[in-house]
Amino acid sequence: MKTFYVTTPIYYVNARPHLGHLYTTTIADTVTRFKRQRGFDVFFLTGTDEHGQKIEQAANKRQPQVDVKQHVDEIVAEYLDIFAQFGLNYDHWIRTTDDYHKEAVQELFRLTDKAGYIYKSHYEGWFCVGCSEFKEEEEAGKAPFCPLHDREAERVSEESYFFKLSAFQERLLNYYQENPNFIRPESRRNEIISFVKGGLKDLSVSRVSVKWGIPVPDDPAHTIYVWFDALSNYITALGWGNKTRSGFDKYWPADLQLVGKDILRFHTVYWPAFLMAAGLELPKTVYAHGMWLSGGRKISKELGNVIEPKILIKYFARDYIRYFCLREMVFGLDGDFTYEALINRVNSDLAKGLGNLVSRTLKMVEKYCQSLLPACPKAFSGEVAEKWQEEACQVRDLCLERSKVFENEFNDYNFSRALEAVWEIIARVDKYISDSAPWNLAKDASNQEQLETVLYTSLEALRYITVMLAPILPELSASIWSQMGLMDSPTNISPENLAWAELPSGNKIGEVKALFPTLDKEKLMAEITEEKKKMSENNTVAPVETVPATPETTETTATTPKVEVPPLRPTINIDDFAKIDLRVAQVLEAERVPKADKLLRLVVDVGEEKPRQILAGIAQYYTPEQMLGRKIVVIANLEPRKLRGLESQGMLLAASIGDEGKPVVAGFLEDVPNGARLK
Ligand code: ME8
Repeated sequence: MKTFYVTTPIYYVNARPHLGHLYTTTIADTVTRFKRQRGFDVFFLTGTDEHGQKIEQAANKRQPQVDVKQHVDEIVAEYLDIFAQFGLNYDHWIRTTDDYHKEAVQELFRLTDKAGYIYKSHYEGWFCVGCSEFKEEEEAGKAPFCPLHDREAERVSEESYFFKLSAFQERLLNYYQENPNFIRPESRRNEIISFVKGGLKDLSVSRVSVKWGIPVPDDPAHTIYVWFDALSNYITALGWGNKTRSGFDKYWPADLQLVGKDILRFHTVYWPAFLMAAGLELPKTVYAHGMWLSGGRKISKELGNVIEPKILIKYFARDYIRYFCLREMVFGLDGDFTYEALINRVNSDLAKGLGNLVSRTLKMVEKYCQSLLPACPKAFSGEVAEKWQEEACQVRDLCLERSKVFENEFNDYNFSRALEAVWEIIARVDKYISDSAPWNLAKDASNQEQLETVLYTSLEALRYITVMLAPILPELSASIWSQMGLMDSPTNISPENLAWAELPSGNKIGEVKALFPTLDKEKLMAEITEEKKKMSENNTVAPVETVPATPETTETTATTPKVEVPPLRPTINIDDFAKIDLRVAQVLEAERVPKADKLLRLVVDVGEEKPRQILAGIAQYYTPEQMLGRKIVVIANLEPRKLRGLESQGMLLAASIGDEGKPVVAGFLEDVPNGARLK
């Protein structure tokens, strides 16, 4: 049997579960169902990352005091509860505090040491507790600023074990070259390649000042670095290095490791280097998805824009949320989450689109065919004498062709495009029904064959659609299936085994129920607002530690600092303004400019034949990862100029705040095409 191993990151228990965690896990759950439907033996792993200084500090801050294990147990229980409510069907939940995991992490450490890739030395440098990451010094003696956590890194000076990451630069680059699917999407692959080309330093992989973690074998004064510990979960859960679990020979290497773009570097530089050092195979694909934003900003507690899983599940069917996650966000790019957008999607695509098609078709079967699935039309055995028979064949051809598109796009993890293909079939069948007007055909008994051809063709397309949608809408597709009077479950039917014109004629359809009632937007929004208010009053969802705000989010709410408003410049007329060509652009690549602590080099798509390079003085406030995929505004007709030997073909627009001129990059709340003009 073909196997498939899919993983999500293991989630830090420093924050309670939120939409971001649900998103990655929903994608993994959908991919699992998709592969199982096609006969794969799938293993789907998720879990929690429970060690490190951050967690220890959070537990110690609690009043009354609790021990760290109890603290993490409580948060893990909450994760398990939320994931169960969302119907996420993972095969194993790993906890890095599990004994088998600890034993195996020590084994991996031992093995890499034996292979000659670990040495003891002294670490003198900077560490960001928020990122659990060592930071490079950009200015001699000055603490580097972490834009993600909006604070300076801490000075660390201690004995440490080092991993010889520098020894892997060439091997990693060769691996990326030979395995173009290892890092996806393409834009992120380029970013990682340029990072590795810039040189790799050895990595400190133990801390003496951190106690909450796994001790270094034979030197328990040292605790293994939390990322070495966490990344190993993908193999320890399969029994590598321990006797408790099993499956390593069967499932490793992983087929798909899903991660947010924020942690891609750990998964495509450190992780493969650890595996190479231990002589183990590397995962086939690490796919970095984008971030859910809210109101154009990273979801954060400070901004009050956290999307509460408890609210989502209270007001929306879980299939609605799954559909929205897969359809609304282009996989790999950031997306904006609003309840309004979710309601709009449900109403337009599910209620009006799919739901309407199902109910109108089945009601006609009830009315015109005594609730029995009609006979297979002659058109499908090659008898195409009439125009209406030809039309039925056209609908069939479109359905079969779009099904292939769905399959290819989904296999390539282009979920929104795969779903677009399904909705093209829905729109085509809808039009076919409206054009054929079965209600008129029903007025004359001599049209019965034509009427039944229309209904059979529509039902057959619906059978295909339901099978395609089963991994995405598992509950709703099962209901459609039984309403259509079909046996078994769409989940168990591989699309490869579907053949057109095998709809079981004569089956009695089930009771026709409204599956997707239209949501009353105004009423629902009022209820959600009220519920949010109640929750924050009762403080039922206070996070253990606040989610870090990105720089663009820290100064833009009610707490916006008062800064002096600069005086206006002299008046210009409209012709002066018309000279400035402002365009929407999307960041395709982003990296720091070596030896220039303020500059980021961006490659942007301004809708032209070739992307442009621009340099932006924002590197102290934005990481390359934060810029990737973002839609920005550039002055596109600005004379090119050279900075640090690199040509900048335009300028990015940003607000400038305070005396320091802290930049806040301008963007859009709605999706806008690249190259659109601002006027
Ligand atoms: O980084 N939108 O854990 P973490 C989409 N423990 N996805 C989001 C998101 C958002 N706004 N916010 C978070 C860690 N995520 C480490 C991982 S793996 C060996 C160790 C998702 O709890 C996204 O997948 O901070 C991100 O990478 C993951 O949650 C990180 O969660």
